[in-house]
Amino acid sequence: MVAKTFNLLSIGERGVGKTVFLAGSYTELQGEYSSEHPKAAWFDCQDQEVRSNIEKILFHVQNTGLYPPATIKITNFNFDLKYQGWWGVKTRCKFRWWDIPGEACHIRNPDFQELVLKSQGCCVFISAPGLIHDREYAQTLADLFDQVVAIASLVNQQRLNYSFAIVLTKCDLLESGTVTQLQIEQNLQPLITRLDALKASYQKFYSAIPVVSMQGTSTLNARGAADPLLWLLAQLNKHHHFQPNHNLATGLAQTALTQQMFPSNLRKSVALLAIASISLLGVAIALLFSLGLFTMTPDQVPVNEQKIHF
Ligand SMILES: Nc1nc2c(ncn2[C@@H]2O[C@H](COP(=O)(O)OP(=O)(O)O)[C@@H](O)[C@H]2O)c(=O)[nH]1
Ligand SMILES: [Mg+2]
Repeated sequence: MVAKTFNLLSIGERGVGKTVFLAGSYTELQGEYSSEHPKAAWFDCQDQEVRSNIEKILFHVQNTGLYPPATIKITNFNFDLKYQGWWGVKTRCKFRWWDIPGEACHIRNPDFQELVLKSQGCCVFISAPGLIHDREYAQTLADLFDQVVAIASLVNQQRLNYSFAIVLTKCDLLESGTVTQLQIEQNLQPLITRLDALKASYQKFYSAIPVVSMQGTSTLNARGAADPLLWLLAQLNKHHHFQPNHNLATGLAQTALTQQMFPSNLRKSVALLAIASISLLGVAIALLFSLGLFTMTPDQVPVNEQKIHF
């Protein structure tokens, strides 16, 4: 069976932690399956350029103990999700990741619209420290919430299977505890309420990918980093049987086609004509009854009601 390809959108402003998240997800699941190192699933990247970029990032962290510079970008992150099957390594699905610069994430931008329409899922990145400590972040957040809601409205209109992973980044910079948790929940509420109203499929994830140094080498401590991507892919795989290759673009194209073939005026006329025909048919049947044309002729009278003559 050919593995399906899913297009995933990633939205969130520059510096929110998208590159670190991708490098962390890859690191967490990195490596081939072996009996000493069994894995449920892992990401496999065939693209040489992307692979070398991720390696550059990991090398940089290892040598400097610092996060990668913003100059190392991963714009097209094409990966296969592999797993160990009964008879060898299998590909569960493929995914294309589109990392869009924050400033381009405007629903009125035609390039952004096109990407949105071709995608099946979306990772929404929100800085957790920004969400609860930074007043200036409020406007950025309001814009981001609008973009997410705009996508969710289209999804709802088209009744598509589309999922949102809401990733709260840099959670390791926050004090752990219920107060922090409550503040996060409270500040996310405006988005959650709107997503619930649109019956969107979403899940929140708390991402913490600190750089940790041990015995002179540093690494990205990426425990649980891949959870949002694994969840999104599981959601999409679940629904794939019912809607193969169906995304917002095909859904909208179908609607546009129906509207072209049957413009709304024509659709109204057809409906009126149908109602009128049904009413006429009713009147005709009533008339036939009243004229007695529908009464039974003697040879149609049932046997048990026929009079017996001796
Ligand atoms: N402490 C901490 N800092 C992070 C984390 N993720 C990102 N950062 C910081 O945020 C900066 C920008 O992250 P980056 O992934 O390049 O952002 P992007 O522009 O969205 O790709 C990094 O250089 C780090 O300083 C995290 O999980 N924990
Ligand atoms: Mg980046």
